[in-house]
Amino acid sequence: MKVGSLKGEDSKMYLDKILQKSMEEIELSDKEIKYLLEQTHEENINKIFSTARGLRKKYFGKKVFLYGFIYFSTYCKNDCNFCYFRGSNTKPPRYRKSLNEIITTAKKLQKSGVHLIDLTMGEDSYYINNTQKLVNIVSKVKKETELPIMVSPGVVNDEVIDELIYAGADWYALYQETHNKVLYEKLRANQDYDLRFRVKKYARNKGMLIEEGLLAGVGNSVLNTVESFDIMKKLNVSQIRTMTFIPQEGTPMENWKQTNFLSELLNIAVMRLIFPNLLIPASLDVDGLKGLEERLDAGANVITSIIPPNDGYAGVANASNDINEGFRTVEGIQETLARCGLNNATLDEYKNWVENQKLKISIEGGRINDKSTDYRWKIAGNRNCLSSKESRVLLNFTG
Ligand code: SAM
Ligand code: MD0
Ligand code: SF4
Repeated sequence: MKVGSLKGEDSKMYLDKILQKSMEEIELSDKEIKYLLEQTHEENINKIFSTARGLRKKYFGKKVFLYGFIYFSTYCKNDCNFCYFRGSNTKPPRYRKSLNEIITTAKKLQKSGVHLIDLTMGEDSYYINNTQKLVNIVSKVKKETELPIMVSPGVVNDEVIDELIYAGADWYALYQETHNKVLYEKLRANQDYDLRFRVKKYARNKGMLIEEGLLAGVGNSVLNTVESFDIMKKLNVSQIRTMTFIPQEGTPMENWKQTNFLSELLNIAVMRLIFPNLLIPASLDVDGLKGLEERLDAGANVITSIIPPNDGYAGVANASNDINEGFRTVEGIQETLARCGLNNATLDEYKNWVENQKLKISIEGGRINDKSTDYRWKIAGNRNCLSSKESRVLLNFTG
């Protein structure tokens, strides 16, 4: 059947069939995923969003997770063409926060109720050449907050990954942005694609949870996105994000025409259909508080880029938007959550999710040896995803 030429009732039936398969968690074909991503009619898109919300509910109930964001150094030796903080840009604020400042901010975030601290930096040579200082930040923030930690330091070598794990890092976030190597070269000029990808695999094999990310609106075709989802599945990622590219002053892509947020929203929803039990962020960094509701309505279940006001920290895609207004705070998002019929998960619920996901990754990686005596192995089997019932048993999730 040529699905591209389907019209009227036929096309409606085809979409319904795909969504029914998603609800039953039957793996979708590439052709079906492509069809979902190509939808332009409001009615069809709303159906996809509502199916995504249904799957989110099945696995996570009404609960969302909240991530505090600490961009502790905005210096960068790289020159990504899309990024405001690329080394050669003279426009952005450059700062390197002291250890004490970072700890104070982390504690503030912890008290406000976030479930994780994301420690992010530009590829700052100061830290790349003194990795002990980076490791020390992680271990101090872990000790002072006892929260799960995500690190986003860019590419680091294997020994540093080992040390970051030892210091208490649970997650490694490193986004390829695209899995089309030609496009990658244009976006992350002079950065080795294979190295970036390999270091993620190394961290995952060492037991870290991995977050992969795609930029929307930079030239990824629908087929590229389908392929990216396939690669994410093989990479055994635990969190997947997509953010719309925001053109940045002083960069080579300054005059790039920004797209609307639809392809980001469709990506979020389709990710939820393909990876129903994984974490998918709604980032406050892309369109601030006003863009949160539509991202949650598309099926996201983590709110990222929560930043304390007036501490002098920047965001990435929107370096200052909504920060000092206090909108990117746990308090600031509550009204939106209520409108979406959602609420904050407890810290224990998040910690359980993280610990059980680590267990699941290690089981699927075959690193728990005695499979026959491990009941968790029996229920996980060889599938990519656990069913919602299995997941609830395994994750002890009460939401
Ligand atoms: N320097 C590290 C690195 O590049 O991996 C850590 C920073 S990383 C978390 C910053 C991410 O923000 C990028 O990987 C990209 O996905 C996103 N980003 C950067 N500039 C952006 C822009 N102008 N619009 C949208 N997203 C952007
Ligand atoms: C965010 N600005 O959550 C942050 C950043 C890095 N791990 C995350 C892209 O939107
Ligand atoms: Fe540097 Fe990261 Fe920005 Fe690239 S995305 S210029 S590596 S801060």
